[in-house]
Amino acid sequence: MTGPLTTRLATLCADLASQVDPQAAGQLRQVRRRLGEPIRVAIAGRLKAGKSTLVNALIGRRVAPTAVGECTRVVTRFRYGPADRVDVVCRDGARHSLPLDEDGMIPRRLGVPLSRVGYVDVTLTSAPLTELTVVDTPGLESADAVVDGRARAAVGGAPFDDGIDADSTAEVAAAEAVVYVFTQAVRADDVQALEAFRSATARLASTPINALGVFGKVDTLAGGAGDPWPVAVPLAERQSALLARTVADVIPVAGLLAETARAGRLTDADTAALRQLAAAPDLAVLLASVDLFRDRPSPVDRDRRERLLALLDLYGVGFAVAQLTTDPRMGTAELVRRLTAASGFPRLEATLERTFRWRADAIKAGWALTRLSGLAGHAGDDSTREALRDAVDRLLRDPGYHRLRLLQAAQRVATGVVPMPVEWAQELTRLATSEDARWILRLPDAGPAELAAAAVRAANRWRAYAVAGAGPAQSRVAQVAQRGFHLLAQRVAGDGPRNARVTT
Ligand SMILES: Nc1nc2c(ncn2[C@@H]2O[C@H](COP(=O)(O)OP(=O)(O)OP(=O)(O)O)[C@@H](O)[C@H]2O)c(=O)[nH]1
Ligand SMILES: [Mg+2]
Repeated sequence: MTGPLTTRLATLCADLASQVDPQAAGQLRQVRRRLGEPIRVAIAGRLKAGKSTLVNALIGRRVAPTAVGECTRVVTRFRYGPADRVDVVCRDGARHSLPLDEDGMIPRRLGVPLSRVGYVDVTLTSAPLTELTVVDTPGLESADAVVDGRARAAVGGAPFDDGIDADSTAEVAAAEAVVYVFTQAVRADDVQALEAFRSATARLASTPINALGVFGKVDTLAGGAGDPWPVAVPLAERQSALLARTVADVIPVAGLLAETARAGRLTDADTAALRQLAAAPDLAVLLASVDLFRDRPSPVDRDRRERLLALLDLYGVGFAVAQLTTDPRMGTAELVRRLTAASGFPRLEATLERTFRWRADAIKAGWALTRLSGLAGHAGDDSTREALRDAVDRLLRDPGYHRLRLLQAAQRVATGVVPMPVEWAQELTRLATSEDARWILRLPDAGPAELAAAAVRAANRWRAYAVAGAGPAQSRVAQVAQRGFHLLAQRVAGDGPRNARVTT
């Protein structure tokens, strides 16, 4: 899980530990430990957006409770471990272990008053967690102000706002990356929804480097069993363009279908019931509304219909029935495969892979760098402050680690500290967070010569930008970008290994 940048920072933390005061040394150990762990992604968003449902889909197991009423009340971290285990971690550091309930889910009653709970630490043997730690959060508009505050702490905020307490629960729960889930009712006012999203994400300090938007519950967009995708795709694209400064992309997903399919919840009996429904003469009426589906007489009993609604909702039922109408002999496994595809989840997975897992080295290194700078700013002891500042400066000047400078520059632009036109900001983000020249330069089919030429052109554009029309802060950023594109040009042209020491 570690890459060259995180390895370098881990070494730096180890080297520094002997030069700083004990409190800072504790912080450094913590940063170092985090650098070796999988990237931590918080799932954030408003109340009832479908966050926990998405968490279950990501883990491939239904462990996080989901419900129609407000449900997740404490920050819950899911990470890989050798055995399934639920620990309630109290604010005072005490841990209480609980078994999963009979359904394999986190028990609703934690056995500790909510006011005492810091977070819930869940370890699971699920394979997807080996590469991604997932943090489920309470809804951001929770009726309960305390819960809302916890959600904010978990998904970022300024890491040192609460003072530097090595054991603070905010620190433990804080994530390096955020998936922000939002939904939109069919006729909800677009602009209003986006403004709300923007003001919420501004407080979460999310940037296109570390944040991804999910347009959730898209299956409900068309109302009933209609196909939502012709509406969902262009809507998500528009949202993605509007939110270009906040998130890397906006992906439309029907989380419920993804959860049901990926957590293996659909049984052969469910498939048999869906097949029966496919043969019903009044199918169109049944699928016209949730109420009709529930209440009409049907060969499939009520409990089963209720279960199908809970698993698939009306669109999912309609989709499954349509598949079984075309191919009545289709088995559960094939149906599940098609439901996964229909949920839009594969695209989310691919984007997560590209945005987070693949960038994990850069994101984690950037996170650690910010942490170290923050520590340097807050250390009480003069020599500790100096040692930390000096180490960070030296690292950033090291030509072998030019990517760290790029990352720092990209973070300054992405967070708005240095304002820059959005296309420039996006190009810088791509350069800072990827090694893939084709993706950085948006030339998916180009050969080395064409890539090298494009990288040189980009370097020249940034040089022109640095010289003309930019303030001093933009100029400094542009110089770093120019250098980055020069190094990229050399790398793709084959005259130097990655991170080659080159002076330009
Ligand atoms: N139709 C449909 N329903 C969904 C989808 N995702 C979630 N739901 C339902 O919406 C309700 C809320 O889902 P949760 O996952 O609990 O939402 P949450 O954001 O975790 O809610 P809180 O933790 O209370 O903030 C549940 O009844 C889910 O089954 C979806 O993609 N489509
Ligand atoms: Mg929840």
